[in-house]
Amino acid sequence: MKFDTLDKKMRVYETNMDQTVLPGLYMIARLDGRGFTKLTKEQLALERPFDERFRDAMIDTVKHTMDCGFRVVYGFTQSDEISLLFHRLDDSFGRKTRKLISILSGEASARFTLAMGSLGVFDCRIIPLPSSDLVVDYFRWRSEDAHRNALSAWCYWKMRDTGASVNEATEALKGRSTAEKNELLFQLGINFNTLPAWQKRGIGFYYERFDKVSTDSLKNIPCVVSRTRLVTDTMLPVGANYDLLVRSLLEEDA
Ligand SMILES: Nc1nc2c(ncn2[C@@H]2O[C@H](COP(=O)(O)OP(=O)(O)O)[C@@H](O)[C@H]2O)c(=O)[nH]1
Ligand SMILES: [Mg+2]
Repeated sequence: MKFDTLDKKMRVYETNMDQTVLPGLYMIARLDGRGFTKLTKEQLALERPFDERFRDAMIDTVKHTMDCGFRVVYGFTQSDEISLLFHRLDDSFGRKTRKLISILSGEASARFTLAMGSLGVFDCRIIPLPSSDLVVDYFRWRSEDAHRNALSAWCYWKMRDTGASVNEATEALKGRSTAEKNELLFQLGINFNTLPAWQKRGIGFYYERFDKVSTDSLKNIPCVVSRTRLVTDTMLPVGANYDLLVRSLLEEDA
């Protein structure tokens, strides 16, 4: 068989599973560490429930995934997960989901492994969203998930520190309301309100404009130029103020 004929014949099979995200839809990628419960508990000697070296490895990983060829307007991380909001007009790889998923999970896994010095693998899913309201809701959802997880994790590990077994700590938290968990933690000596914001709300990454004093090379006089820089926000706002932040990034994106 001629190569061209063989090529045409085989391409049909190769491209059969290609799926694309429709133009105009917002696109979010969420990466999640694979088996990180085992990794964080058994393989790495991490601080519990939050570890700064792990946090910094996640920060490196987000920055890397925001700088590996896609137009990402907002990055967010909490626990072992990362969400990336693409520019609405991003057309990288023709918006083919399997390209996006495989590249992002590969890039994130490689970067995290280098940062942590231990093998860490991420899965990835693409979430297409038809409206800006849903994008705002998505990030509010992840923010509230961070908040709930932080409260439960602090309760769990404080109980373990004071001698409770895995079962006892798990059972003690079952069916407890947020207010009850806050109270329980308070009894164990920790005021949840005073814990670092990054633990309760996650960390956001977005670009901001700033003016830089430079020199006009033609006239050789000082001038001001507009530049953008990536902000790592460890004090993200909550609730309606967080919605406003996400919405402002979408407006920039328009
Ligand atoms: N010790 C420690 N564990 C962490 C930290 N951040 C995330 N984890 C753990 O990572 C795991 C992430 O949860 P999940 O994705 O649901 O579990 P997985 O399926 O095993 O990856 C949880 O068990 C968290 O306790 C950290 O800073 N310190
Ligand atoms: Mg995970």
